[in-house]
Amino acid sequence: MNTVKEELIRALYDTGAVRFGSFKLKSGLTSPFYVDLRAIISYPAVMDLIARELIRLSRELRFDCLTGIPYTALPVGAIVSDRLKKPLVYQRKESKAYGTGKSLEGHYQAGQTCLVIDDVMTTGESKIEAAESLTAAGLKVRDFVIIVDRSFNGRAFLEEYGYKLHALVTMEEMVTVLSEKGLISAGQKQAVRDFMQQPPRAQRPGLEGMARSAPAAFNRTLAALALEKKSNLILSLDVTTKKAFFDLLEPLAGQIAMVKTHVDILEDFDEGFVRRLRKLARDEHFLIFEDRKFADIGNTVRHQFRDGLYHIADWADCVTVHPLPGPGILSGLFEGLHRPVAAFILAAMSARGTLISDNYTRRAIEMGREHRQWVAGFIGFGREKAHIERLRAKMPSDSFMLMPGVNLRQKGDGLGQQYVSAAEAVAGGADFIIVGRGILRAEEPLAEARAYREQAWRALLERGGL
Ligand code: S5P
Repeated sequence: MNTVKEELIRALYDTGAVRFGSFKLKSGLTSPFYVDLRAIISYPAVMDLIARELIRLSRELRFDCLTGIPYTALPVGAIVSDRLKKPLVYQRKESKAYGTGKSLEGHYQAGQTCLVIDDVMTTGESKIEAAESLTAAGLKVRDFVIIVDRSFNGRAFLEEYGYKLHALVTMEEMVTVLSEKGLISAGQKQAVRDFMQQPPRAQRPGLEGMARSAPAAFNRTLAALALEKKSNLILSLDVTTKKAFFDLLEPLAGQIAMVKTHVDILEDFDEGFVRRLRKLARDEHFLIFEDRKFADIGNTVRHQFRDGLYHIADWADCVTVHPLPGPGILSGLFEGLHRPVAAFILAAMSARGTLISDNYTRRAIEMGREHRQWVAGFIGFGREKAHIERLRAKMPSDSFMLMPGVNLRQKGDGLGQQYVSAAEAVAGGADFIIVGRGILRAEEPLAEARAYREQAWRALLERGGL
């Protein structure tokens, strides 16, 4: 191994950027090492060494401008840009969003090739997100140069998308050098090697696993019910009279795991509606999902949930919550409730031009993870399988992702709604699909509901979801 690489490994070790021990990862896995390069900016000599090595690698690549993914790689990118005299651009972290046009800072020309610098390669998902934003802004992406590659199969993952990965050091090189120098033990070296052989993610438990042992009672119930009915279909019954509601629901009840209501669009809502719905749900084995999408401060949502005309907390099995106001919304809704009601947090939306950014999505999921006693899962959406997969990978494996925006015949509704097929949604990682007009407006709603149910269930089996 060349001495510069050894010097770099030593510097990463000395500055604490790579540590050895026992670390619990977000995925649930316990790792024998931890990589965090954020503090390297405080070590000018290390920054200089890294920049020189990145430049050496980059000289062999063709590009017109370069970017460093914020935060850590941005100052690194600035040094490389200065030394190579290549323009720098960057994506603001807080405004990253799939498919939104302008959010790239700096001057560049459409069609130019942009080299992407980042500190660490883990799953590769954030690299793809960065590439998508750059591509959406008109740039081409070919190569990623990374300081530490700690991924299981990051190179192959990026290759699937047509990108090349170049890394200064891998974990294998790291442990080889550090054990030669006596800085880690033979046991530590072996633990890292063993860990790197594992599959990248904790296995999804599947519906049977969820029915048996999901930590939340709601998730156990929903999983058991889906298995019993062989259905991961949620019917979104957006109609405005009780008659229309039950005329549609009664024949379809056998096909669904949940019915989703927007109770405030009913013109003739009364207690009789709730009684009849609850009885039907008990008889036909489905759950009631009121899609109220709470979005206010804790005190207001508490009233909206428990009081007013609808008394949602008395009859719904689950509701939707926008995480926008922060965790107080969850306490306001669920603290001290007299019966359990589960929450699904909106982590993404199916509407075109949604203001929800990647960063918001990440924090929405974080909020759900921190409140597992109330949060059963998330509402997610992606326009294609790869998007859905990346979104699902961010969510806890024993939570549910429900996906609206599913329609077998249409791509949109002229009001901003976007649709993908049931098979694509589930293949990408949606556990349940939410379907409204695709069924409600069909000439034969029962036959159509069966088609959605069968497509979604088959996709779940094919995904190995059971
Ligand atoms: O992002 C979202 C979240 C939800 S819950 N996009 C959505 O469309 N929904 C809901 O799913 C929406 O409120 C509606 O009730 C249903 C989709 O209806 P469809 O007729 O377009 O299938």
